[in-house]
Amino acid sequence: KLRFPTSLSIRAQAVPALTQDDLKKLAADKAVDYVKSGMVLGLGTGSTAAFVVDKLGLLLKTGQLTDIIGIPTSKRTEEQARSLNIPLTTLDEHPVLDLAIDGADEVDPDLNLVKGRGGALLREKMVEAASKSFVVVADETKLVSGLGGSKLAMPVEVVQFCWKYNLVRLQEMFKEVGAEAKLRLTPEGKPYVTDNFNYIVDLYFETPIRDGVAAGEEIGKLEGVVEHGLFLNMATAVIIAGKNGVEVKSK
Ligand code: ABF
Repeated sequence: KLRFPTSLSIRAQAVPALTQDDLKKLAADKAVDYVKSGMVLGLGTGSTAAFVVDKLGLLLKTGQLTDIIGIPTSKRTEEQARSLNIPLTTLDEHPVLDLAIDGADEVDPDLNLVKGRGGALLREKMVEAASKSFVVVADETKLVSGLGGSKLAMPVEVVQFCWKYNLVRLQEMFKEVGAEAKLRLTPEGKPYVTDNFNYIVDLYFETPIRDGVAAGEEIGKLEGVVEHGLFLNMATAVIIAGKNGVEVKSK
């Protein structure tokens, strides 16, 4: 397992205006510093993780990294990695990874996460759970004081069969905290279908989830629920880029 500092701040150079993409790239570059030749790597999904995959492709091309092999967490990432000639494998072939690097939608002070607004939560959770180290890359907009606190979606992947039945059960489960459950739709108004041919019910919380472990367990008990976007006690380290620089946090 890799070792990370409990807290490390690297001040950014005085660049006048860093865009959000600049920040994502700073976090991505810092995470790639932990990649060594010969590693089996989990390749995340989303715009921040895409910067990681780009950088890995570049380092392979220039010979600064050799013999790495990646396990993509989505079809999108698989396509990106293939276009960069990053060798790929599967969890079936390599059930233990050295390091997975991925983005997140929310990061709380204990390094617990909400993930899956990009729709790839199931493969992300499988790959990241199988990894000896899991590093999250994010810009500072992802920091929350409590999970669900951003008022944006917390996704739950459900089978297509009787999805409405499960949507109602999820809505009921969080009725007391005023959560709302909605089927995720495409811009064309059709149900969003995941890489694993399931649907996603997005939960919107009025107030942050008080007990993430209990919430995750309750959701997981529902038959027909495939996975949820609470990634608890999974991150080894979080790399957050903000206007003042990059911070590496681990527990
Ligand atoms: C993946 O991409 C997901 O778990 C998360 O939903 C999303 C974050 O995307 P971005 O980096 O584009 O904000 O990491």
